[in-house]
Amino acid sequence: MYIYTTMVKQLVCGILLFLSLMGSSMAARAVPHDDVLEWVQKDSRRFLRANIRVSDLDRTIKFYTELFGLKVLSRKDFPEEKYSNAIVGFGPEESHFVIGLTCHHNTTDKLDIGTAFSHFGIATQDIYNTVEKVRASGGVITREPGPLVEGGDTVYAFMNDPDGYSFELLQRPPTPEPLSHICLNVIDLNRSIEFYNKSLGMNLLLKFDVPQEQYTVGMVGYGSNLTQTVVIELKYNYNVTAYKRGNGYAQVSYTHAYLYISFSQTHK
Ligand SMILES: *[C@@H]1O[C@H](CO)[C@@H](O)[C@H](O)[C@H]1NC(C)=O
Ligand SMILES: *[C@@H]1O[C@H](CO)[C@@H](O)[C@H](O)[C@H]1NC(C)=O
Ligand SMILES: *[C@@H]1O[C@H](CO)[C@@H](O)[C@H](O)[C@H]1NC(C)=O
Ligand SMILES: *[C@@H]1O[C@H](CO)[C@@H](O)[C@H](O)[C@H]1NC(C)=O
Ligand SMILES: CC(=O)N[C@H]1CO[C@H](CO)[C@@H](O)[C@@H]1O
Repeated sequence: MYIYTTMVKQLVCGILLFLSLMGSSMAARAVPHDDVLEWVQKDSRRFLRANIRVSDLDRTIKFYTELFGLKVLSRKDFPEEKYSNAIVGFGPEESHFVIGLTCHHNTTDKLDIGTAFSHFGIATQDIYNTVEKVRASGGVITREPGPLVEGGDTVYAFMNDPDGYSFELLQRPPTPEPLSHICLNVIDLNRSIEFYNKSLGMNLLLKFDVPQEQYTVGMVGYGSNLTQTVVIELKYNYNVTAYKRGNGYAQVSYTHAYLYISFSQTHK
């Protein structure tokens, strides 16, 4: 339940925010000073990267590139430090939200995804075909493609990658940013929405309740149109009061010239 800040190496401005536990204590602790709020509104912001740990880098890269169409943007091996990392995305880091993959060599520390991270969302034009490709490659389909309700207009499916990270595929027209969202489980939706709004300047783009599946969702992001920008989906599952962080999901970074400062100020 901490917020850490650090400079993103490649960017002059940016933050790394540990989204480990999206619980209410974090939201409560992170309400910034008023002057910070003003800074937050001043320049353009976007999502940079979500970092995750994987147990077999080659296997994950093969899965993401061949099945989801992500591209490898960089890859580095650090044999001395015993780890490798790669960055995958649908376009260059300078303009796209990307996923950072880190793999520790010979580790006895088993990857544990935890339960606070829910899933990544990817927009695709042919969800049925992609789902069949994933199935044929031994991927686990956790929800078959279809709308939420009979006749609903958003067709989606869920599947797991080889480490068990969940991906939601959404049937959508072509978009420059197919890596459309990242979903985190929260225990107090209103306070989380307030946190993203006040501390990171995001807007609440959509909020809806699905009583038949016992959850409420809030979509927050920059910009105003959910389908045109990367969003964080905050998901409140009825009656769930705690999530486990695990050691797999690391952090999400956002660009903002002043966020580094604002988070330094709020991190006591
Ligand atoms: C670590 O794993 C690599 C690849 O599996 C292997 O070549 C190397 O010998 C291992 N190193 C140690 C210290 O176990
Ligand atoms: C969350 O906020 C909405 C208004 O935005 C309100 O209607 C609702 O009662 C709040 N929920 C809780 C659990 O406080
Ligand atoms: C969030 O913050 C912006 C200002 O940055 C504001 O315009 C907006 O109404 C706020 N609330 C929501 C729920 O998005
Ligand atoms: C978002 O953008 C899409 C594509 O331009 C458009 O079809 C849709 O109506 C927009 N949604 C809203 C809520 O503005
Ligand atoms: C068993 C239990 O506590 N059920 C509750 C789960 O949450 C819903 C919605 O908040 C309540 O209506 C149930 O009573």
